[in-house]
Amino acid sequence: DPVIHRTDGHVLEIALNRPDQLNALDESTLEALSRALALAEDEGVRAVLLRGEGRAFCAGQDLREAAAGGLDYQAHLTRYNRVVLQIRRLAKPVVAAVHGVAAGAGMALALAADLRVLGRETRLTTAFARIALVPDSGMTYTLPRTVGWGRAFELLALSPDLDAEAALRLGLANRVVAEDAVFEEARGLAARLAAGPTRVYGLIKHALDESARLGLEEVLELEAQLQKLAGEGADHEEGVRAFLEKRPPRFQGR
Ligand code: LHQ
Repeated sequence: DPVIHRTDGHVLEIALNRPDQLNALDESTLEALSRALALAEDEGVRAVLLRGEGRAFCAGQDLREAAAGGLDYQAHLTRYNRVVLQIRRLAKPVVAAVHGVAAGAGMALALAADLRVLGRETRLTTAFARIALVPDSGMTYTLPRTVGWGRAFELLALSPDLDAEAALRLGLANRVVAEDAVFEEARGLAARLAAGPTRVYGLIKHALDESARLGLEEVLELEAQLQKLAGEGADHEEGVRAFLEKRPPRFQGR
């Protein structure tokens, strides 16, 4: 199977599984990834961990498939776009465990996630312009919002190999740990998030994504609407009660 998955507690762990191709994405891998991401909608799932088998996270589009010809890039991108929207629209946190290398659409997938854990030896590269392609899979949306407009063109046009230190400095990595500790760190983070106020995490995701296209007045209005929803949640009640009782909260995700 080009994508494998398992559930550990409330965490759905999804792994790209084409290690000999550095988890390059072809049609069947993208379809399998989309099916796996659909499982995240299950109410028992409260966080998702995305990772790669073998020595890399993901090398982006399978260039053998691209070279074979007959691939309508625009039509093919609907598969990438669906996956990116599944990650962004999922009302639960998604952690990317990025070890080895993430390139092209593989880096874009990592950027679509909510948090990125990198290894000290991990390299990121936008890759697209190296083969004379424009960025896709949301990279022109996520990259400038992550590293800033002033750096986005350079990373996209010159496609440098970014090491983990640069990734951390640019805000592309949330955590950098020893290369062989990436999965462990990401699993810990995902488990912690899965024990959190899941519904509120979904609202945070929604608010941040919406803020990218709204003006301040609209943002303030949306925040007020979402705060009403959060305020009606059982987890809010529990959070406040736990604070007053000087104990850790036990969130149900509702
Ligand atoms: C690969 C790949 C790969 C196939 C390594 N495909 N085999 C969307 C829609 C439509 C069209 C096109 O594009 C897109 C979006 C995109 O993602 S475009 C960008 C596509 N990705 C790239 O251009 C990255 C290509 N790969 C690389 O630059 C390097 O492989 C990286 C930097 C990822 C890793 O370098 P190394 O660690 O030196 O590994 P390697 O190059 O030796 O690769 C190991 C094997 O994996 C090798 O196969 P082999 O049979 O020789 O062992 C590579 O051919 C294969 N592989 N990436 N994308």
